[in-house]
Amino acid sequence: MIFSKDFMWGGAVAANQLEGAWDIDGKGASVPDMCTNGTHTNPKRVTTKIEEDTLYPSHEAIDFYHHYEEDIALFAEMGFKVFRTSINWTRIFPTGMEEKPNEKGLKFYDGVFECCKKHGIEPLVTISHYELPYALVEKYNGWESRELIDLYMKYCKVLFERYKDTVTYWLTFNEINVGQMLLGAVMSVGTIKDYTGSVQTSPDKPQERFQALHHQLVASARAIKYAHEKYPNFKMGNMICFWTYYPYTCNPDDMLKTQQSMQMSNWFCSDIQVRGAYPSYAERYFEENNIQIKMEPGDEQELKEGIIDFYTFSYYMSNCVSVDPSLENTSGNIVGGVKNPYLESSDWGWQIDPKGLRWTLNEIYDRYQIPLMVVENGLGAKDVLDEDGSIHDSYRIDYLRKHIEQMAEAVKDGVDLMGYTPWGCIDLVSASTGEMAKRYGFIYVEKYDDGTGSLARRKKDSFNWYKRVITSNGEEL
Ligand code: BGP
Repeated sequence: MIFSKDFMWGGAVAANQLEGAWDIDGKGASVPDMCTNGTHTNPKRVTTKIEEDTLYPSHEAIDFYHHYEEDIALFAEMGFKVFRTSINWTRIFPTGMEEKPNEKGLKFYDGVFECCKKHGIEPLVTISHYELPYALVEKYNGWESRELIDLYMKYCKVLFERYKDTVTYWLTFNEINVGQMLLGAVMSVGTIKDYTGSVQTSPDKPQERFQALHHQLVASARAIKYAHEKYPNFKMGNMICFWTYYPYTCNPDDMLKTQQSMQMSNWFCSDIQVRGAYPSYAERYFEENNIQIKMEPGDEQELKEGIIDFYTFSYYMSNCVSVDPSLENTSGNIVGGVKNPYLESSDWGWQIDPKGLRWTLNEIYDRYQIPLMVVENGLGAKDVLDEDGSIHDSYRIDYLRKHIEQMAEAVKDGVDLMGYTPWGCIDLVSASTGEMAKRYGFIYVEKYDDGTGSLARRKKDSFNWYKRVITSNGEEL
């Protein structure tokens, strides 16, 4: 056996992308609830008010809110050991600022986690997955304000106490390093007060984003320290959007540029979350980019004390880096890069690179030597529903098979890999484009980009394939 006998096979989703029920049972609006649908070429928009006659895909999504028992039963049928989901902050605190949590929201997650447990599935909970209460954008310009650290802590304390008997594994922030990217202003740190328009072209204010990111890093550390002291059985993890970068050529300038991209895009946040301090290379970057992080006395100490137990990340594709501006670019998750002539791409231009996953796992493990988990990976593709109700997604099986093969290689290389939760185990709304057409699931959901669809669930070919993978603990691919 290559994978350990308690290897955590499962799947991953995020509340805002599948729950729907956006204003039911006391829930408030979060940033994604203010985002319209879009496509790869026509970006989704964020609005300051809900516009009439406009489709907001998170409002119904796939209505997991009312289908979760059926959906979790299907995950159990595939043999899931773990289910990664997030908690919609605005179900618990509708504006983020209430004194008391919303009992109906808490009850909903009681139901979800108990249902997981009934099926022998371990929940892996992301506390904040691109689901900032919109009221905090309006009042504070999101995470730019330090106030959010306390509001986040209040939210964490409620979750930890309420779910301490059902949830052991927690991730403090989804893809925390996205906060420093332009798209992260909308998706992650919410520094978009009064902004209406394309999610890709909000005003570019790196100073604001890095300050906001600092607040998230302190909040993450504080929550981890608190959890470690009060709930010693909890396992606290981070979550990084990993952009695997290759130098386009062996030109030393390409090498250096790649190293710098790796440092600031990939390692910056996790160096803080694993080693407990800002890395030395950041100083020069901040100086050259005119960024000044305001720290309060005690921040450095908190970062030191709130370090993670395990490292998790998303991996979808790789890109190249070059100093030559004439080279062709391609897109990727959140950010793109230079096209690699050796790789093929998905319909959305993300370059498919299974061996990049082995390389990445080795790089991360060499650096930190703590347990790792791949908590997102997968192929967003257009699926065809045949007349007889079947969906033949051999392309998805092929993608996942090759990535699992490379995870096995990494384990043989000595990497301590805890588990694998491919993204969007059931079809859901795309985070970057707001589409339903970009599907990742083993389970097809009859829901379409014009907002129509019966919401019926159907097993794709990949459903039975993944079930076999889990039953054989990754031996039968
Ligand atoms: C990650 C996010 C997810 C997600 C996934 C796929 O960045 O954590 O929320 O959706 O990417 O991206 P997309 O939905 O844009 O295809």
